[in-house]
Amino acid sequence: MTATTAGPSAPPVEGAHETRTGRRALRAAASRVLLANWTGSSTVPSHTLYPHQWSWDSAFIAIGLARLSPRRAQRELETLLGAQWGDGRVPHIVFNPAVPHEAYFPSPDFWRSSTAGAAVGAPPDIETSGIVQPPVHALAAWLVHESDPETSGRRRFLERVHPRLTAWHDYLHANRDLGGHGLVSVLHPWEPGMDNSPCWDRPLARVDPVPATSFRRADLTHGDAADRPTDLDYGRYVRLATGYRDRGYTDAGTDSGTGAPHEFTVEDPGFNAFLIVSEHALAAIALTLGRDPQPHRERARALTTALVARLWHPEAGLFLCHDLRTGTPIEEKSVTGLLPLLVPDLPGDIVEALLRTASGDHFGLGSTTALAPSYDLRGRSFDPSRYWRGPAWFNTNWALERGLRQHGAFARADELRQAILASAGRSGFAEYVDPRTGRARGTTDFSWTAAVVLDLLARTEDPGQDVDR
Ligand code: 2M8
Repeated sequence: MTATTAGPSAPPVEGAHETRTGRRALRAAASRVLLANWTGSSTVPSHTLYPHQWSWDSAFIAIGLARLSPRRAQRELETLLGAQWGDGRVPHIVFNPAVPHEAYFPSPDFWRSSTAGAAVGAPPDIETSGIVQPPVHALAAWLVHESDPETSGRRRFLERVHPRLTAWHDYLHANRDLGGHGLVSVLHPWEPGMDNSPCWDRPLARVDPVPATSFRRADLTHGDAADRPTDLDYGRYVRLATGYRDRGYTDAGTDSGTGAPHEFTVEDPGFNAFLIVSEHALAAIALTLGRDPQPHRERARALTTALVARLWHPEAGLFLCHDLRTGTPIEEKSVTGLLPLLVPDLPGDIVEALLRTASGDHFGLGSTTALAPSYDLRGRSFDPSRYWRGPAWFNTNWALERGLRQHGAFARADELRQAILASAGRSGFAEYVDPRTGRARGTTDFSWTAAVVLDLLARTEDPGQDVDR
């Protein structure tokens, strides 16, 4: 891997999705973002704010890259899976050794994966973080395969990734059902990917923050402080990650059903929904390889039952996170609670309720907002700018578009697809946008924003596509 520098920001592409020429321009602009963010073996989310490889980013990026270069999409996933630990975990960051430590915090010398994680199988020769992110990877591998089965078959892509993806899911099932209820738990706010969500405020409040003087944030060099978490949040993130590292990244904690010894243990609906969809994808992969899909289908079925039994709250009209330490639901409406729309076998009344909630006052989809916000428009903690506390993100909206279409809400899915394309182009492929005005927030030239554009354009009639095999 080499450290590359950022190219110029993508200029806004206005109304590009509406005409054939416009769609070509949008596709070209999105491709330029992914090409500029490619490092030779994987893609950075952003050269400035996130100059390494991130786990769930790479899954979304691979889904988009497949529309540009199936080989590169396969490489993206295989680079990530190449950093898998012996216990099966796929780390949330794979560090590029060519990038200086000061460029991102927490850097490899904080995580010390190759030493602190050695007993649970961290690779000796690659530095990574020790926590995980949502398991979107098997879904991504399947979509990469489906986008070009011939190249995939020729390169034996599925054969190579199947054992690693299975080991990844095995790790989650065996080590992360910290409550013993058949759902996977997260043990750090960075794990569900929605780092600063108000859902974490209450469980995080119990965590004693380390002093802000004990670490040096790199994110504020590139991001607006109003768009990012506070120092107090960071103090708690650092405390939790330090504790996990100092316990050798071991996960034991199922005995009491509270996730002990982890201070933060939450069952998150979005994380589990991605796992269910990825189990279905593993079943499809197994079938293609002539192997038995049944174990994956069985796991998907059991997870779906547990998800509905534990996290569905009819009075709230969506799924809620569950705090294992207190044994209580977290009464905050977040987009994570809509993500189970991705799950194929959801009971019909739940699908109906989720559709109502998505377009109702709390998320305003298709009425007050074009893209679903990350958090309740009417919530006490709603902030249209701050990181996962209100802004609309493109990966979650891509997932909702897929969920709407899967459950037959075609007109709403079409509308959301157009809104994603329009907003991504207009915002210069922003990391996230103000859900009420569409104004770009966070960084621009953001990889998964460009990637979901490429995928959605390819699914649109006449995308004007050239693919490099
Ligand atoms: C954000 O998280 C990182 C920590 O993992 C950060 O704030 O430094 C989140 O949006 C996360 O979901 C995303 O994967 C990552 C890279 O895009 O950035």
